[in-house]
Amino acid sequence: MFSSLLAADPEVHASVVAEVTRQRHDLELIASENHASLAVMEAMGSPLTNKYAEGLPGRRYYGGCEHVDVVENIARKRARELFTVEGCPLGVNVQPHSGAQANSAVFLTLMQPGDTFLGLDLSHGGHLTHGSPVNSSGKIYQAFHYTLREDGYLDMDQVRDLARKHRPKVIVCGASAYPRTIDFAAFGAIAREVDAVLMADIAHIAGLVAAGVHPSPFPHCDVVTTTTHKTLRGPRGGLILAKRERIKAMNSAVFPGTQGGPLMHVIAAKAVAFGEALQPSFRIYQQQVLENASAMADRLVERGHRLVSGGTDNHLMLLDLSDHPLSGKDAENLLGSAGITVNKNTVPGERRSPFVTSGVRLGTPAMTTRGMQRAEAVQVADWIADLLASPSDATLLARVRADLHALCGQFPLYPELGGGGAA
Ligand code: DSN
Repeated sequence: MFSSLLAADPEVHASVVAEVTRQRHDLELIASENHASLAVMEAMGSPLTNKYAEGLPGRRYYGGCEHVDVVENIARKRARELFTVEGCPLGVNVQPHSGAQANSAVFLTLMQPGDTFLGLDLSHGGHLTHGSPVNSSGKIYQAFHYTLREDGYLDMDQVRDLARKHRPKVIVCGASAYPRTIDFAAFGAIAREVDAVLMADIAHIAGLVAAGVHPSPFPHCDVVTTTTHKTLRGPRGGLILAKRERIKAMNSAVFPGTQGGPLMHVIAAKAVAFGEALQPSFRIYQQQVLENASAMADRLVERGHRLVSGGTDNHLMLLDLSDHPLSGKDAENLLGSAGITVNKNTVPGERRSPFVTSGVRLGTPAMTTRGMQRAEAVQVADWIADLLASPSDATLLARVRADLHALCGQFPLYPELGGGGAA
């Protein structure tokens, strides 16, 4: 596998192969990760990486852009097709290098330094770029945060009260760890009442939205940002969608506002991924993501575990270990040693430090890409519950690890790459 890399640089090659092997053998339950197709990865690994193309198609600052112009236009057209709702024409910018870059470009167009905005608190499922004091969004602008209710759902009364009190320029909705449907219409009504611009960061749920299994942020939101590599299953990158009249300002904020040359190889991979997401099979995939998450959540609850909000409507769930002897960090390590990759996560009312946490975030996009269904989701939930109940049982750990590897072998990942079998 990767013979040119092997010949040129055996040291890097060894680590790349080890990572492919890890992905094949282990089960990825990190809710923000997925397994992109070989076609997406081929586009990403293509010589388009060599090309400078600052500007937009037809209006570049460099010569020789005729082919990358075609690629970027395909990506833009497909993104528009994926996310447009009737009566709400959209503009898109496919150049942001990441979701964080997309968010900072959007903020640059919508606010002046010191302006006020609202976002979801990080420890309640928000994102660093939604106004955390350690991120530029929290340093340049004045951020106020809404939180979840005790039952784990968004508190729209609190959002309205904060909006009336602070009169923010921008209201940000969207989350990194929220297991329930986001009511974009309710956010829209509040934004209109206080004359704020409504921005949604749909990085986690973009694939669900594109497939029509989560309500669209349009027409309620003015601007939407996302990553392209989570449920959308494309290359690592960002994307901005905006009501058409706003896109010109967004384009300038991406380049020259916050970025230099776009990554044309990644834009080609985005085009491929958007093409995949337009296929009927993508909707079936996303429905299965939801079914697997719901089966896993139900089983964990049956096994006596508490989930934030009691369950899930989307691709992820948050295991609440506040009253469990194991912390989120302990659980991440324990499950990781069995080959189940997860991330520790803060929970509402967190009593432990953010490096330790009382929660574990679990998501089904990657396991569903491998072809796993409800039965496997229930089996994995049982393994998680067994391990958390007996964390010191070495025999159990060895058995789960062996059974998990056998299961992953039945759902091979990237078999076309060869190099040591599927699992
Ligand atoms: N780090 C991503 C996540 O895991 O949700 C968000 O950017």
